Amino acid sequence: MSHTAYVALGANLDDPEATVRAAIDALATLPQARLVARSSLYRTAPVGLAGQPDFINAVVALDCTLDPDALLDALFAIERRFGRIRAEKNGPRTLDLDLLLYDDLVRDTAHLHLPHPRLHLRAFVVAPLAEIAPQCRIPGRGSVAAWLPAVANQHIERLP
Ligand code: PH2
Ligand code: MG
Ligand code: MG
Repeated sequence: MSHTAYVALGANLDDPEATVRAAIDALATLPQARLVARSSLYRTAPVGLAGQPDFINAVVALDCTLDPDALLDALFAIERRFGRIRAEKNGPRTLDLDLLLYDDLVRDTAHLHLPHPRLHLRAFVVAPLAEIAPQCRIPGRGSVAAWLPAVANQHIERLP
């Protein structure tokens, strides 16, 4: 049985653009997952903690047969491969992979909250997600595209 998962990528240390591109390649070669869509890369102002470099963000869609916990483990493994150290909340990171949506699953466990609780409030997620899946529904919150106006004041720039 195949499931659709949306994963957000973010990086703002070292060479974040190269990191995000390489991480998308890593996601594309995950066993039991197929990359079915990828957004552009976006340069985005940091949210939550000022005084750190701008981020590079993107979103991908995966068709996968992994269950949500196995997929999350696979994302953590890729983060570790890129040298991710879990330090300060909202602070700078070499690579952050967040599971945004898994089908229309609603789940709140210690390590996994679906849908991602803040995804609809962040332009760096809403814009790339709307680029690849505007009609996609966020359980309890309507379509992704409907949230674009709410985040229009946040500074992001789509890279060519
Ligand atoms: N990630 C955060 C906190 N703030 N800001 C931007 N622009 N992009 C991010 O990916 C990001 C952030 C925590 O994961
Ligand atoms: Mg994050
Ligand atoms: Mg994360």
